[in-house]
Amino acid sequence: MIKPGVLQRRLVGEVITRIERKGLKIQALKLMTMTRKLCERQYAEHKGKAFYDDLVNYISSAPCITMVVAGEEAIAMMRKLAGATNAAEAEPGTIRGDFAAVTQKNLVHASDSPASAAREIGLFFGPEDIQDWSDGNETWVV
Ligand code: 3AN
Repeated sequence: MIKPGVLQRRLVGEVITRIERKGLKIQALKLMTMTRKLCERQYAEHKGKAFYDDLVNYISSAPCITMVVAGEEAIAMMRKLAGATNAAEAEPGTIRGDFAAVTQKNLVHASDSPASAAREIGLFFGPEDIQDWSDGNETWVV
């Protein structure tokens, strides 16, 4: 998920380019402003934490881009491309390391396990929204 502000900062292409350049496959993509209710479901695991209310307010404040990204080890790769959660610890060369000045506005969210990916994809997409496609690059890229 590309968080609020990235669209306004004109960094959407920058983020998506990094995903494509890695050879991962975008199978669904949607521009949407999340309702508070949807944000609360997305971030249910953080309910009760000090940053939770601010997080829900922020995520529901402006458009996000949600995506399904596929590939071998896609979860590990997306988290590596994103960089550390904490903006101060995110390495240069990662999305957060290059563009995030504060942790809350760390540009992207990436699912951290197959179970959370399945749950989160289900919040935003139905099976009909997910396109499996082939470019022939299986031979040359993976
Ligand atoms: P990640 O997105 O790297 O999996 P999570 O799931 O621990 O990290 O946190 C979800 C989101 O909550 C983060 N992307 C960030 O926006 C916000 N967040 C996490 N920890 C903090 C914190 N200590 N202060 C402010 N916001 C935070």
